[in-house]
Amino acid sequence: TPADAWWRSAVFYQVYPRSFQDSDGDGVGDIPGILSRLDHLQELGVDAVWLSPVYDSPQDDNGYDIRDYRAIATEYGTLDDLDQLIAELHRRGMRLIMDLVVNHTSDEHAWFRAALADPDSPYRDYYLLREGTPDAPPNNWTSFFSGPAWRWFPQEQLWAMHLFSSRQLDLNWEHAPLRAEIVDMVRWWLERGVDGFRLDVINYISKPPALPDGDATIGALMEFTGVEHYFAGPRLHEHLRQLRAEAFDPYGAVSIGETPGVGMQLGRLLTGASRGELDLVFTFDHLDMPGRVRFDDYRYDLAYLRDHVERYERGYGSTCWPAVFFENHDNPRMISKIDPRPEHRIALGRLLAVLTLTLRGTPFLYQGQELGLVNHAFASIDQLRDVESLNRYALLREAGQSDAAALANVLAGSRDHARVPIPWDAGGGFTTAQPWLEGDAQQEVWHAAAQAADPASVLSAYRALIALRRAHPEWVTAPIEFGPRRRGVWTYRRAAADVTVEVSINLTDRTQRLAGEDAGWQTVLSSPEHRWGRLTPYEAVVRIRRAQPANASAI
Ligand code: TEU
Repeated sequence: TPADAWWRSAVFYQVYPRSFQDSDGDGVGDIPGILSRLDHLQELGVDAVWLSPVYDSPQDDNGYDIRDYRAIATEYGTLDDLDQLIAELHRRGMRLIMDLVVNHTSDEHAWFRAALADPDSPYRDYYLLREGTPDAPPNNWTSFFSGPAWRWFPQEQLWAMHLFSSRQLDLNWEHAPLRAEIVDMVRWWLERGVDGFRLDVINYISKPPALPDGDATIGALMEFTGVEHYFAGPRLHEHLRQLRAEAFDPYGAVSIGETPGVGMQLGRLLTGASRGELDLVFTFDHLDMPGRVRFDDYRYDLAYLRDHVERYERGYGSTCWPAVFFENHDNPRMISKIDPRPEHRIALGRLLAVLTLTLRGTPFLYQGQELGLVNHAFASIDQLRDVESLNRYALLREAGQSDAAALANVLAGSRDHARVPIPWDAGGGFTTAQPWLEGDAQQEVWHAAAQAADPASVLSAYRALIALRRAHPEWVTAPIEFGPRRRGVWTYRRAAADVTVEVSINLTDRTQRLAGEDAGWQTVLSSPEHRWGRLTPYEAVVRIRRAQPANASAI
């Protein structure tokens, strides 16, 4: 992991293909649609695109259930379209990473069909299958999408493990031929020119072969029984090293692990420069406050985020490089979590832009974040599409909750909030048909076209900050120095030899005083009503000072 690796200073942008741009009028986004929107990404200034799954899939979990790793879903386009996307991104100086979903496959994958069809099939060992009786699953593990982590196949008298939906069956990573298939497949994509992968729930791949019962009190907070056995399973590090040595390293490909629940210390083991495992990991501890889970309805306190980041910076170590992100396709919009009042929307959009692009680490923007999108006011369960939301709603109803109570619980955390199609212009612009997931009327005034023309928009803030990174690349990899702690205000600096960037953030909805000298500093970003000496609610001010030695104590 060289200190000057391209991905350390790159800005990544996640495209969720289903909701980005429809080109053929079927209400579903597709690859030609993405190709038609590359100007948006280039004007924003991003360096790399992370594309959520576009592989052939029955779409039980929007493509995270893969039927064929080497084919593209027909509703998203063809392999030619994907080759064109790689070529066109490269032509524009951008890179492409794809989503590698290898903890599980679809129940329609040829391996799984073969495994079920024949007791002597070599593919039986590719999955976690157990013989038994319909009344007793092999252990007490639960699925992340409600209910037991086991599906019963009556004809074959077999149980199959699924940590996610009942149509996503877990692969058996203890079986060497399965690992060899994965290596082959990754190399096949890297040969096509892909620059790396985001590895879906990659820390879950290794399970103890005896599959022992979980301790129900450990997973209790979110009802995830069994998690202690697989969130860092017995051979996790070994499997990652094999994958890296045999597939990623020969191509110099970047590997970014999606690793829920690993925390700081395991994150260091997974990404330490000498470990040969992963380049970056997504940890999720900062997305919800301690003791809270995604489906709780509460206000996220930005003071917690400051504590979290400062603690990570003290403990993560200088050879480990963080991934900085606040949104993805699995979480509600961050602005809504912090403060849903419309009058704070632009300020919070700008604040998240500043944090994402100035904290130490590699930034990942999620589509629509650059427009300051917020949660959608879904009115009924019929409007939701996500398997996690629908399963959860059904379970709460079975448990006796009213429709209103179950809906409220699901809406607090539903992944569909972030999957609403992108509002490109006053007419919507995503599709000419009925979109697969309903769009948002209130976003008519928030569309990309209007924001592109408005220097005070959230989009303009993202553009300005990415431009600042490009203009002065040195500060982007510099250490971070925190100012003295003050209630409600967060200040930090990124000091390089010839430029220092200083960030001041109001963590509250009240005006705050701000001390410090003005001379020699140039303001790059603030609210339009900015006056030095005070911060308006949720205001984030970015200033730079050129050609002066770093002076950490003067903040
Ligand atoms: O997500 C894994 C994941 O851990 C969350 O989506 C999970 O539901 C949550 O952490 C529980 O609190 C990845 C993908 O990003 C997601 O879209 C897929 O549904 C999932 O894996 C299965 O492939």
